[in-house]
Amino acid sequence: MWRQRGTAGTEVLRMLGVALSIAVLLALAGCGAEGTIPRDCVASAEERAHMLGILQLSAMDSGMPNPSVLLALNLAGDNSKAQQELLERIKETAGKQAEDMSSGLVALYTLALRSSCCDPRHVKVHGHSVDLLSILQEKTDKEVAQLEENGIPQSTLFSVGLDVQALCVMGAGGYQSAAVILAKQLLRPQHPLSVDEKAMMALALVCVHNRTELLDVRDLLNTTLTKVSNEFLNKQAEGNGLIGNIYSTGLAMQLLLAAGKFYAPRQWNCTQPVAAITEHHLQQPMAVAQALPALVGRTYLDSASLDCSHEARTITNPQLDPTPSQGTTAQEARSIITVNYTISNNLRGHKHFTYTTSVDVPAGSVLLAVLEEAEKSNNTIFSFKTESTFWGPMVVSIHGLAASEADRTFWQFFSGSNALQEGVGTYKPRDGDDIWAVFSTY
Ligand code: B12
Ligand SMILES: *[C@@H]1O[C@H](CO)[C@@H](O)[C@H](O)[C@H]1NC(C)=O
Ligand SMILES: *[C@@H]1O[C@H](CO)[C@@H](O)[C@H](O)[C@H]1NC(C)=O
Ligand SMILES: *[C@@H]1O[C@H](CO)[C@@H](O)[C@H](O)[C@H]1NC(C)=O
Ligand SMILES: *[C@@H]1O[C@H](CO)[C@@H](O)[C@H](O)[C@H]1NC(C)=O
Ligand SMILES: *[C@@H]1O[C@H](CO)[C@@H](O)[C@H](O)[C@H]1NC(C)=O
Repeated sequence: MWRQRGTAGTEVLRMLGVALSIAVLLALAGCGAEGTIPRDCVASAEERAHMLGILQLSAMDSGMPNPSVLLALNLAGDNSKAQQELLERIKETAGKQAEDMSSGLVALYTLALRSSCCDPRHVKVHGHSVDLLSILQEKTDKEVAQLEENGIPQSTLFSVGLDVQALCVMGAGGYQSAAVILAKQLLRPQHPLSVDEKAMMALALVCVHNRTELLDVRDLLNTTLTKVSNEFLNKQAEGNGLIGNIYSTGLAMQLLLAAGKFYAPRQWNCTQPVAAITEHHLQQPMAVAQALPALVGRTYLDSASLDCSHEARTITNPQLDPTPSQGTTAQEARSIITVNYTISNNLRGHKHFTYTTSVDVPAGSVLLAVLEEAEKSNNTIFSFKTESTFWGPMVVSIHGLAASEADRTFWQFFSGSNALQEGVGTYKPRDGDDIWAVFSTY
């Protein structure tokens, strides 16, 4: 379907069925990925171009600019118009709103700007300059204080992992105690940790291990990284290439890319995880943004060592319309499916309730359509609210009962007894599906 790279480094890709042609200058050699990264670990040029197309389209969205998308574009060497526009909006938003963001979001902004070769210490907007790094330091201190006091962070351990990555990559101070807490949580978790959390926490520790001079800290991080990376290798073997689920595998790969010396002499064969992600054809920009760095052999820790000179960058033409290939077929659209929908709360301190209904929606609908139909049928019982996030709509309240970050409660979704691996804007129920929304704690 596509031609090999020519001597000029330009190749023309034609995607199956889609009138999509992208001129890509594959500058992987110029980015230093070749030689160090086994070739099997880098996804095919076709898949990389497809993923870049999704990110570039999302970069041109008018919503909140997504720093994970900019970071992924930069790590993949993209220098498109979409990338440059997103960078401008990221700078602008950082300058105006950083104080109101969660620590993890500030960390992502920091990594995104640094990977664009902008200095996060001096983000210039409308004549004044904002120091993102000192904002990040303050927010990280608050996370650490909460962790020391209650054993849980202000936001999420995933965010604290990002905080330490950003501070460490920038060579700023103020992350040592956070790193020690993360290591202890990885060795003796208070709650079971997801692969996503472990990956982002451990990746931070790889950076800290290289930077710290305290021998006891190095030993602690060494022990932790050996444990986590070996666990990931075992999971990959048990999961036919998946480490956790399809959405966590790319993040886990970032850790395995960065932590090689902690599982040596054991070898990592990355053929299977690359194939698993490639075959899945991720569609959500956020999912693509988290997966792509590993598929070009990079990690978030490479943010500070990218060559930003124009020549080093991939030149990508503006994207045409990469129509999602997983759309509803005409056949599906005509048929109707029935879905059971139950909402339930049994948490202490709130009124207990359980209500069930059965709704009809067109086949191929996302779960959100089921919630809307249920609400239409009885808007006192099945009322709900969503908030938009980079992963799509998040259900934040049902039947007047709202999730709370302070109480660490949320609406958790199940199909039968299996927790959903996607949100209501992405998950497509099947006929006879038995969906539960259960008020839960995390
Ligand atoms: C922590 C976390 C949560 C926490 C968020 C706590 C909080 N208030 O901070 C809780 C436990 C609430 C949660 C819930 C869910 N989560 Co979650 N979550 C994560 C995790 C591990 C880290 C997110 C984070 O801290 N990011 C860092 C900060 C800086 O970024 P942020 O943009 O501010 O993060 C916000 C969003 O990520 C949002 N969020 C978290 N999870 C989800 C899921 C969906 C579908 C949406 C729309 C938003 C959302 O909450 C974060 C904090 O405000 C990610 C892992 C990952 N790979 O990203 C999974 C992840 C995003 N979650 C996932 C899922 C599936 C869910 C649930 C649908 C699970 C379920 N069966 O109910 C629910 C959401 C249901 C609903 N009500 O709509 C998937 C999403 C996959 C996808 N393709 O959509 C991920 C990728 C995990 C995975 N590998 O499967 N999650
Ligand atoms: C280790 O840290 C030094 C600075 O102390 C840095 O120059 C180097 O790039 C780091 N190495 C890795 C592999 O991160
Ligand atoms: C980790 O510790 C082991 C045992 O002390 C040591 O052999 C190994 O070299 C250390 N690894 C790194 C990367 O420092
Ligand atoms: C890596 O795994 C793939 C698929 O399981 C296999 O075909 C290949 O031979 C393995 N490569 C090495 C070097 O072991
Ligand atoms: C919704 O359900 C409740 C409880 O079953 C009932 O009292 C109420 O009349 C219903 N409202 C509508 C609009 O059907
Ligand atoms: C749907 O809910 C009804 C009423 O609670 C129940 O009788 C039926 O078995 C459920 N169907 C499925 C597929 O779970």
